[in-house]
Amino acid sequence: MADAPLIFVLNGPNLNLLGTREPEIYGSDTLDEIAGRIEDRASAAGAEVEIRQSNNEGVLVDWMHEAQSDGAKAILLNAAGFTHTSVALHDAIKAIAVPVIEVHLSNPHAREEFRHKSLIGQAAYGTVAGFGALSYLLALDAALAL
Ligand code: CA2
Repeated sequence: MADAPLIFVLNGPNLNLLGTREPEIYGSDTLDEIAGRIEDRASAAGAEVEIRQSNNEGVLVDWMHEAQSDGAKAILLNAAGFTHTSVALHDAIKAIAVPVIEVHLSNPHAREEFRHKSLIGQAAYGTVAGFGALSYLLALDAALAL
């Protein structure tokens, strides 16, 4: 659709293995299954989504720049482990005008102390966390409402 708002959904390290281990924390859906649900909801809302996963911090930074140059209206970002460490991703959020919504399957605040600090959340427009795969759909609704 020519005028459909474009939303990037970027996923960080190890999320390609989702559904294989720790289902009690992350659920049993694979990333492909979650992506399918995001695509269905986006298409029902007349939006277009670009869903990607990388284990490489620099690739995620490049994709955030690409989202801006492609005219994306929002980015949903599950930076996974980089959430708690990445100044580069924090800076990338600040460096682009596209609103970034931080997404997590689990609730990092209810877990180990090292997960309580989010360098992404300190720069993001908002955060959706703790609802499993539903976190992505809630974040998509928020992005579409912006
Ligand atoms: O809850 C989330 O979405 C997280 O971003 C997931 C990250 C974690 O480091 C964050 O604190 C919270 C970890 C993703 C690891 O993915 C796995 C995939 C398969 C099996 C186990 C973990």
